[in-house]
Amino acid sequence: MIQASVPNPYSPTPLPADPVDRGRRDPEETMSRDQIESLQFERLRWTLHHAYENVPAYTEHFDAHGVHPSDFTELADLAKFPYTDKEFLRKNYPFKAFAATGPELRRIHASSGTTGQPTVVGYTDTDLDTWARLVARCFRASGIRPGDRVHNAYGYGLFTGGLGAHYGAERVGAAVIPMSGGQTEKQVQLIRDFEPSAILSTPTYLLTIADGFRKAGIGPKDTSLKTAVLGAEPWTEEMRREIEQTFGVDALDIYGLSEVMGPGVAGESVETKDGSHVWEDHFRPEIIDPFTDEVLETGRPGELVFTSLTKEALPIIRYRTHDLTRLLPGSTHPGHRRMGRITGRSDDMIILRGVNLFPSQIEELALQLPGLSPHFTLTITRPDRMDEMTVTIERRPEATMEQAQADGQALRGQIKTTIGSSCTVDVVEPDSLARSSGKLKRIYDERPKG
Ligand code: DLL
Repeated sequence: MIQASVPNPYSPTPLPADPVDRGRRDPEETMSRDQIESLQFERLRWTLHHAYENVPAYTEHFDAHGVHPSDFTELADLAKFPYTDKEFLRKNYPFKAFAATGPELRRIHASSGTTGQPTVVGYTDTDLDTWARLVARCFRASGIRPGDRVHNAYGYGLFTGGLGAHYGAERVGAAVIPMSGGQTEKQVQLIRDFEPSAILSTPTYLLTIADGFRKAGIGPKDTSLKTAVLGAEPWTEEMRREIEQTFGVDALDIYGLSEVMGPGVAGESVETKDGSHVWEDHFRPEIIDPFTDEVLETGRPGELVFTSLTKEALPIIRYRTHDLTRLLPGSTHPGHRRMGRITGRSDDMIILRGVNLFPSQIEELALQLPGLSPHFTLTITRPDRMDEMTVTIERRPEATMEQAQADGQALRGQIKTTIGSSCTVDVVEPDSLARSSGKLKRIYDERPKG
């Protein structure tokens, strides 16, 4: 049994026996802001004690910063506690940041990241239950209902996307098709044969599936799909429009990260399509200035930081996500704040001759030009002493090369005027760039290292 000197205030409500009832909102979804904040206070108090008393890495971390869980007397006191980041988890690889390694530990996932050593995360039974509930909450908000059939194209395995989405779909009362990522021809066949009403995928892999339909001589609009719940990589409103028009679906955002739980930390409502609500009964989000580390008020853009409120196996305190966005007041779930779109990750930011630039800005501009497709890469080189960027982008099959090249020049001009960077735009034939089967790599940095 995991114990801390303050009692754990979280006790999950039992599941409804009738699967049809799983289509109802959780009581916490309708709480007011005041109710959420008093819940957050109680749960944070427990989390800080739990982390300090059960994870030596946190004991050391708090001691080194001269803070103790008893210093937490109101919500604003969270700012007294030190940040954590990927480095904190790497240093404590594999299990030294865990509060549970014995029989309470039920599942381990890992995210590979870009730098070799994976980040390892763990779950108790209660953590897995919470995860399924919150993913189910996202799917319900997206319009998925008991009795729906859901095609899950997120990768299964150590990645949290596949299994996280899987248990959430079962929890909402749907039937899951556990397809995983890749094998695009098979995806097309199963979507035709099993007639799912919803698909779960990364936005760029859904574009690959759309190509697969076209190659099979089927219009992507002529499928049973009505809803697409997309996440795991940044995407723009222009991409939403592209996907909705291609498949004739409602495309909704789902956000999450392994260290904080996996998919389902935040989800978007089909009625409003106005950004993902962070489930604030389980996570306390903050936005900070990534350079000064100062906490910013709701509405200001900066780096997203999360503290878990109920997690047992891997409590996470003030975890710096590197994701850049802002918090907005709740809409369909007034007690929970929404996130704006993730504009990029601070570690994905291209600094081109002093100008900061994200791939999502290029996506936004390119998709406003009729001859250009959403398939593009950014290559950074240093031929001389100056950095140069080439946008390599496929023309749309229905546009001529001449039209697409004119749009390519227009794109170059817009990148210059709206972002402030000079670059080269190279328009290429459809299907010449590598396709994603999960998270797409858009940036190729070919500058000499060191
Ligand atoms: O990508 C969890 C997930 C799976 C979320 C499936 C949604 C759907 P990680 O592999 O740990 O976990 O990667 C987390 O992916 O910090 C963001 O940079 C990015 N990301 C996730 N969701 C979104 C989103 C999963 N909706 C990292 N929009 C995060 C933009 C996203 N970026």
